[in-house]
Amino acid sequence: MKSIAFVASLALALAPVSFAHTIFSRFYIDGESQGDGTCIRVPLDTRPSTNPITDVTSDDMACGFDGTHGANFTCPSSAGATLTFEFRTWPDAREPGAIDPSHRGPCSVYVKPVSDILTNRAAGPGWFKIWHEGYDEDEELWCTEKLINNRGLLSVELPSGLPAGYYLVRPELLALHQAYSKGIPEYYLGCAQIYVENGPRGSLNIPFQYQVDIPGHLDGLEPGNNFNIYNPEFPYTIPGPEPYSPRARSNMAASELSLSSSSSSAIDGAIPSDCLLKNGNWCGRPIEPYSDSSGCWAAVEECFAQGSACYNPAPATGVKNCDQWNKLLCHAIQDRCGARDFEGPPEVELTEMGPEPPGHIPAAVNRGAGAFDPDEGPSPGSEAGEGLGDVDDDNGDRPRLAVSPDGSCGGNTGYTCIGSSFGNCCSRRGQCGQRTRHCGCGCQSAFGYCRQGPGQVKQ
Ligand SMILES: [Cu+2]
Repeated sequence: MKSIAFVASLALALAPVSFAHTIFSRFYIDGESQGDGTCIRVPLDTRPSTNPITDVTSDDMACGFDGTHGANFTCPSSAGATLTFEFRTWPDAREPGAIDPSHRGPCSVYVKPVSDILTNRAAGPGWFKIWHEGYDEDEELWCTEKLINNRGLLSVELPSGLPAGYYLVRPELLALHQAYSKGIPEYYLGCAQIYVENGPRGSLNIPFQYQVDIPGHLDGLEPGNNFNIYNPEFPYTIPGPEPYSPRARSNMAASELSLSSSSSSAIDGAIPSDCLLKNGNWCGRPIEPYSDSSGCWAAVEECFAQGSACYNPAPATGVKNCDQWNKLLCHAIQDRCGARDFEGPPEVELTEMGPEPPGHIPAAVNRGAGAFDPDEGPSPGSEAGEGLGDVDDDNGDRPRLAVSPDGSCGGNTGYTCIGSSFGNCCSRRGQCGQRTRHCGCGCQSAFGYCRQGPGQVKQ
């Protein structure tokens, strides 16, 4: 009896924990899957990765558990592309499901421009929200309920006013089932690492009042974090800043759009073109040819060494393709070496495996935000109307400044703060930051944004 009880409790302990929470597991660019966990700062498998973040002041609020560490890969995207985020109850999609129906609340999407996407800690200043939705009183649905209806998929258009460069894109769900009774809001979020390949010339100019620090933008006391969904008093107010969708000038000619000079293989975190097999943010590279016994066994070692890097750390989204690498390639080499066939490596067909999309790719919730078409009107919810573009291209011929790598700016350094992880304003003393001493009196407008009116930051 004892041993049966032991086996039973062991099985329970080994069973993956889910509790029908959720995690951002995969994304699509213009409908094309980028692969499970690829270009996402996915949590490592050392804890229940689908757990909510309940401390709104923790660094985990920026890009989720382990989110201060960059992912190895960055996915290239064209300006104005539609990104579709997939949320799963099971990170490896072993069973279907987006989020438990009891977990009702709003959704938001935030963006942060960064110059050092592979190392940027994500937590800190420079975030802005491009879209959000709370409770739809006409349809009587919370955003999370619409997400469930869309099988966990949420699509947004990248705002057309994002200049070429690197961005963290952060979809967020907020579940309110314990917000009122226990004062515990449950946040589910993650970050995609993308590179916008083209896009308008100029710098990104987000008005000051739309920029937030994450963490720092919430303290947990907001009405929207303590709302009673069981006895609701609408309207519901979504926590965080109002959305802002930077829009390229609608009269901008196509020739004014800057085509990025760097090809997608030159971007930081580009997926290697000779990738034989990909799993999350790992890629298996070709094994060097060999023609003798020692070369053969060295190839076995090399193959398994690559394989173990695939498992360590293993992404929450699973290791199916690590298994495939070891099983189909490494064991094939090993078997041949054992059979004294020392010519190789053998040609083995490796194809990245991943689940089918859980449903149809839904239309973008902010349709029109990514449009460059001069005939298009301003996007719904977009603060900038036609002809009031946010991208300052007046100084298009001004030499491009290097983004500050260390927080210094202006003067001898010549660094600009725009896009740095320290803040977008350059102080009189040549330090990047986001506070009044950086953005206020003495602010150097040639090397960053400066506050002009109350709350306004202009170049
Ligand atoms: Cu939950």
